[in-house]
Amino acid sequence: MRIDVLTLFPGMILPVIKESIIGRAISEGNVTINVIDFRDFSTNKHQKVDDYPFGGGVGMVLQVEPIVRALRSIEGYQEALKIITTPQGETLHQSLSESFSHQDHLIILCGHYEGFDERVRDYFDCEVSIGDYVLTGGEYAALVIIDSVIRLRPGVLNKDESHQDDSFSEGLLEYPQYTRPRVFEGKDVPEVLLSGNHQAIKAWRDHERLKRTKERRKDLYDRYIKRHK
Ligand code: 6GU
Repeated sequence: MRIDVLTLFPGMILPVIKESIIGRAISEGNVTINVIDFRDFSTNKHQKVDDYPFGGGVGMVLQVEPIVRALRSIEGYQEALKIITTPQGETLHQSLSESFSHQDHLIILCGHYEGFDERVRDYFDCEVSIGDYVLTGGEYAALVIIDSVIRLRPGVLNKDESHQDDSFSEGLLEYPQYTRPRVFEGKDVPEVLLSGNHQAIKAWRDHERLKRTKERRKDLYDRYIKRHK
């Protein structure tokens, strides 16, 4: 998979993707991430990429031209799935990340607090938000999208990092986990987990997943029950 990120702040992306599992996926050749500063595509001698809004108002608006020029500089951009990060987009969820993970080439434009010229939208396929809160820029959202997508690619996670049991993979949250010590400050590990009875452990975990999902995410629980009736 190849991912191109269009941003005015390459320094917010590059050091982060070098780390951890995404960094490993890059060095193992499972994914190529290319960061493009679209300021380099400004047509202005001061390298400006924003201007005053027509009709007046506060703030500045990102111009369409540098963004489209940067987009067109990307080899194969026509075939890529082109995503804009914006609070006005569809809220990211696991099935959206899954559908992105089947693509060969993603291009992600990091939106900006000041907004962009409406005509930018005509050059992209979809718009994604990561939740109902305000960020200063789309870079954080782009990183969230990249992480959630890359980990679903074949060969990126090893067996013990498997995403088969992920929260949301079946529409339920995960069961509680414990590791050594068996007792910490008087708090015991549930007896069944020490029993060696795999059937009993599975039954306990299934029960805990349902209980936890019902308590914390009634919306997910109701959907799960409806699907499994
Ligand atoms: Cl994608 N961008 C910004 N600026 N704020 C957000 C967001 C995106 N998703 C949630 N809040």
